[in-house]
Amino acid sequence: MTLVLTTYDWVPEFPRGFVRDIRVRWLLEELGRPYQVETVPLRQKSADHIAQQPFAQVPFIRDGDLTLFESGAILLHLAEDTVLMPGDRRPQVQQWLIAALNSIEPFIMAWIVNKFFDKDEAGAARREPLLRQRLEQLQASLGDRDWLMGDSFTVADLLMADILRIPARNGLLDDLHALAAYVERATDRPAFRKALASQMAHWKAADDRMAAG
Ligand SMILES: N[C@@H](CCC(=O)N[C@@H](CS)C(=O)NCC(=O)O)C(=O)O
Repeated sequence: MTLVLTTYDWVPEFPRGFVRDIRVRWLLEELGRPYQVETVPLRQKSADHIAQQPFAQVPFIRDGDLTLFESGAILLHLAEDTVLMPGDRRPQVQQWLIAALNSIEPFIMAWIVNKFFDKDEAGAARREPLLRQRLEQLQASLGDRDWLMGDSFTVADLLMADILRIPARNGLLDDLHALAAYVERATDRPAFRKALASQMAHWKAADDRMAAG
């Protein structure tokens, strides 16, 4: 049965390319696993949506009989027993994937909320030192390795790099050269490019549908 990935029916310009279904698309492209996309409305959150994602967010997936929400849980499930989760390094891959979600992403999200949602520049500036510290610590830990596990790109790199795309885009990695290069290396992968193109095509199709009335 083809895996079904659910995202929004439409989003404004600002989050395009960054909606978290990109992580799932990217992994599915890395694995060469076919999938189809279904949508839920961004604006009217239905009981059916909430039954599948209790916080009325996206993404969520249907994989056979299994419905899963939380991008991290989805990635862990899909990467299991694949090259992106080498069996002998499983605990370390999980550790880094959770570090991405729990030790890096919250600092980025807090900064985004101040800067873009609240348009509170002073608040965002106050968040920056702590975010900066996390990014410096991550860069130090990465050292001169290509990937978190050394030579092999894993699902932890996929998620970490996706999370770092927002600071990269906003100049926060400009003087963190190794981290910037890490994001470049990851997002240069054909699977990421394909995933990004398919998410952007999804929003374009939504615009076209709206324009056609
Ligand atoms: N922790 C969740 C976060 C999901 C999330 O924030 N999704 C965003 C899109 S990227 C969303 O649905 N935002 C709309 C909302 O929160 O109402 C995950 O990683 O799946």
